[in-house]
Amino acid sequence: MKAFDLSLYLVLDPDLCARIGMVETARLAVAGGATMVQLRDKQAGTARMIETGRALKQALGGTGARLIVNDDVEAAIAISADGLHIGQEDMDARTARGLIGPDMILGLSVETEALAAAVDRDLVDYTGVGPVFATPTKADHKQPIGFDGLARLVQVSPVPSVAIGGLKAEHVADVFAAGAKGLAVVSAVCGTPDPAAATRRIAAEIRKVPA
Ligand code: TZP
Ligand code: MG
Repeated sequence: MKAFDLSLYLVLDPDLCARIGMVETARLAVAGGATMVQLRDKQAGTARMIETGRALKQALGGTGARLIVNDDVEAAIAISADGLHIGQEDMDARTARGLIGPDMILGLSVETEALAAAVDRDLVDYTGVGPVFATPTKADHKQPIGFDGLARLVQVSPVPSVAIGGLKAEHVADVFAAGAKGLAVVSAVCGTPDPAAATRRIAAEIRKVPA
């Protein structure tokens, strides 16, 4: 089943999660209301991605939260992840879709209106749009787009979008007002003393968004 809920999308970071680890952070965040979890570890090779991915899959089993693997198509397939997320500098969407098959969720990062408009809805299931704000979490991020840029990119994206980049509970209303279906967060949850409570605060704001 390809149904997914982008509303509270946790992107893991091994450094920011170092205190309790990515798996425990994900477990707590999902308990707090995270709907999707992305394993993103730029330093790990495929073997470590598979190892962590398997542990995450076990930890999230039965919760309904979707597990997405960043970049590493081999790891995504090996652990039968719910999905794969790629950036513009990774393989192209057609190649990725060919490798993962029709049933896995495919997410694609888009940073400009032209890239968002060029997305093929037959290949890609959601777009990750940003960065909304500058963020130290991703050293090489592109030019921040703000909420105005977010609204423009969301509007031309032929598939649902999740916003990313410097987002916290206080931004939830603006994210949804711009038309995004959710927010992806790293530092707002990872690395906080209480990832479950941090996620619950964001989830509470999402519940206030008019349907
Ligand atoms: N892509 C664009 S910004 C970003 C990624 C992975 C990092 C977002 O991290 P944070 O801590 O939520 O600002
Ligand atoms: Mg990438």
